[in-house]
Amino acid sequence: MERYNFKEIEEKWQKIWENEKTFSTKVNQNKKKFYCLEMFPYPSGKIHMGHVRNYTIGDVLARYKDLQGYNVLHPMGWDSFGMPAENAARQNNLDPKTWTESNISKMKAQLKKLGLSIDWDREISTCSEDYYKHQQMFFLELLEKKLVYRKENYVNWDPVDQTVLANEQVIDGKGWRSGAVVERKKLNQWFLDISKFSQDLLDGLETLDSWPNKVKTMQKNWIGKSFGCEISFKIEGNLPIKDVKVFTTRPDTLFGFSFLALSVDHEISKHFEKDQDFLKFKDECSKTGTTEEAIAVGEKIGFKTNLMAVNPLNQNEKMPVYFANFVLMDYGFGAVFGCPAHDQRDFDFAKKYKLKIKTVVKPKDENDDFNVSNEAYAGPGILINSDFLNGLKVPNDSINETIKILEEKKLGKKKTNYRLKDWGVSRQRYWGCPIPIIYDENSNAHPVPKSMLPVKLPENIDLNVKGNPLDNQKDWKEITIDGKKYTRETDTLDTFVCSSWYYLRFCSPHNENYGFDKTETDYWMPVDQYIGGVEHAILHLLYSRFFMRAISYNNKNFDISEPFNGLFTQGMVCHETYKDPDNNWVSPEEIITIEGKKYLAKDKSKAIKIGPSESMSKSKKNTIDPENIISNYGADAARLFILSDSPPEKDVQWSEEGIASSFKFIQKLWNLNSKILDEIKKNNESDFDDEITKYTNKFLKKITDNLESFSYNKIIANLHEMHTFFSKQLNKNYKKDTLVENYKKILIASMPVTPHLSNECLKLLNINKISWPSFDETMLIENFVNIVIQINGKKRGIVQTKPEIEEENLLKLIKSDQKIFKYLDNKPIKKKIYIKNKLLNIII
Ligand code: ANZ
Repeated sequence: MERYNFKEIEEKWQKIWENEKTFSTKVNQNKKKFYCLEMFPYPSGKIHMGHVRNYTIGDVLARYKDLQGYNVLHPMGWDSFGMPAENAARQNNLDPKTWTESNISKMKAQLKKLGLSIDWDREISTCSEDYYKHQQMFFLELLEKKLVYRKENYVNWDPVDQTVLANEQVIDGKGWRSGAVVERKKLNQWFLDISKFSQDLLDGLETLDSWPNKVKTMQKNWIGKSFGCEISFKIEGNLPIKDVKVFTTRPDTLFGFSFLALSVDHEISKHFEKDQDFLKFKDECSKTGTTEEAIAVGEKIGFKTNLMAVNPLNQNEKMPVYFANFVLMDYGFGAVFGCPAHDQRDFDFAKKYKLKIKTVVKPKDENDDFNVSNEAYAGPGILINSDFLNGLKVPNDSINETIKILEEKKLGKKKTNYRLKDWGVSRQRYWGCPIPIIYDENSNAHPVPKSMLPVKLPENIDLNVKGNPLDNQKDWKEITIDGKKYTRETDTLDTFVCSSWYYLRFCSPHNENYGFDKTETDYWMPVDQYIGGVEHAILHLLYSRFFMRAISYNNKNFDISEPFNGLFTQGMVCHETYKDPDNNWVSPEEIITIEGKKYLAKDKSKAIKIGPSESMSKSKKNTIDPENIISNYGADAARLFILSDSPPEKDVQWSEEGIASSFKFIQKLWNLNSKILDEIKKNNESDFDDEITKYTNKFLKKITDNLESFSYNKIIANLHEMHTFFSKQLNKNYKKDTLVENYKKILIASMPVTPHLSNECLKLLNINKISWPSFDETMLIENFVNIVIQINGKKRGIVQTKPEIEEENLLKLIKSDQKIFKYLDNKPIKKKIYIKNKLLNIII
């Protein structure tokens, strides 16, 4: 058999697609559109297996929709601002722009080799002026709509990267990139008012039927709506402030009140600014990060004031007021009433400062003298030790009733709170979109006049300075407008801003005047299917959903709230991990296999320890370079394998054996193709009823169903079955037309997975008109049934026959079946129970 020359054939088709602009798309109002988008990559310089999987999954879908006759938009771009470029450029003494652009061109070439059906004419890059000038315009529009504001705020400060981190970029109290312990620092920052849309973002989740539930739950938790009550506490002491408001979800535990805790930034703190001990305490607090996570795991510390707080439900009960590090200023009112018996954090605090612990909830089965001892009790039960509230069922009755009483007495009111905080978008970094703001001589902020956009990033600047290089860029920073002197904002925008609207830009990537063209977005938006990693379930997806709402807000011309109609989150690509005898990680390339055992390639006496398969990561050295895979096995084999092992939403195990067998399978399909071509040349006359046509219809149904349900791994199994079936059928001398007609359909159905091979085979068959083959439902009906035969209630065999067979005829069949007939033992039949098409029970 002729070898399948994948290199030549794949290259040939990729050139054809490029030259003929096969995937170039335009608005076509007469055609139904399908917008298929995979999350765009950061241009690190090399694609990794995660990209291969993500883009293969998307490509299968895009090609399928295209064959179905949809007008498909399938674009690609680059999330090209961000810290790595700046760091790499600093290390290698390069310009971030040069570094980024060279990475983009390398990765683009690699992606092209995968044979993706991308419309490259729509390529965008977020670090290009053509892109970020529109982002600056959006920023100014949001500023006009008061959705952007500036405030002094504690930030998570990464002392190594010298930048502010979003809460989500702090993992276990450490910076997500640098790994440095994060500090608290007060800075003037720009914020986007995402919290204004908290409820709307929650409501919107209800409409996203084609999103995974787990992602919706994660977003819901992140927005964190809680129902409760705001309560006013009277404060006694020599302060002008006489009331403090707290937010609580557990007003029903008020009789267990034992201290009031304030954030160190609560307005009361102003009266302690001369107190050296308080200042020391405040300093101590700034060592804990600002995230809730950091605060939750950190030690709880407090500073006791001379103030007392009065229990609103019992005027005689007065408890001490503390400042405490676990109270956040930007949640609720920055003040908490402590109930140690029913909140673990309060419990730890009370133990530490020897405060009263009064139990006011008992579990249902306990007596009234129940007492919390080793830990707080936060479960359901009955209220005790609570005067007029005693006996109420916890939580629902007790909370509602307490709120009612507090409202009647004008001591508090029902309140809903959201955890979602406004989005701090300022970054003290060079390689980002400049914020279009200038400051006058009195430090008042003004928008840069729109006619002066874009605010261009200066090029060729010195990066080897501490902090933000833009701050040191005097000739850029200082600017005169209409004779007045200003200085520019030197912070740049968080790169998540760039990725919050890029899908809009793809609709009209060359539109000069504005970020998008309305005719185009009206047609293309929303994205029909978005595909990406679950690691973006909260950040990127929430920011994008917010951004659409922000642009739509008070906007007669644009009204899209949900950018992504369908969402699919794919699993990771995993690989075995290896260590040498000295416990150093070893990459798969450094290993050779001798008689089934793995050794270090450069020292064959050293056996390798095989560890569990884990998601590919540079740190564990268990990565495989897609470029090598494509050049050794071809794009179709790589696509086939990455889809074959497990469903796309689950992790996939990469193995050398696996890719090698996919490679072999491609060769087998090629061999089958040659045999079929020979068969066609014979121009046979005879035809074997409709066996092959029937099979093809069933195959098409399966492939279509599996495509629709993202069961792409099953498609690979379907292809294997098909290969086996056709190989067997070929000696049956099918009539040429029958063979061509069916095989053509098979090839088209396999095109989404193996586009190069299938296109080549179709070409050899001289088929040019290609569209998704429909299947004939009537062909799918089985024309036989399997009837279970029981004798005296015991199953003795199965008879395959035509449906609706009469009892008499069925008995005749049984008599001719020796295996069953022997059980009748020539005895007279007493009774027969016959359920048509299913079962016959013979009693003897
Ligand atoms: C008293 C109480 C008693 C509370 C009890 C809980 C249990 P969620 O559900 O997450 O919204 N809280 C309020 N404001 C706070 C702030 N600025 N910083 C830190 N904690 C704050 O949490 C609401 C609970 O978090 C509130 O209910 C309050 O503690 C605390 F047995 O009030 B609770």
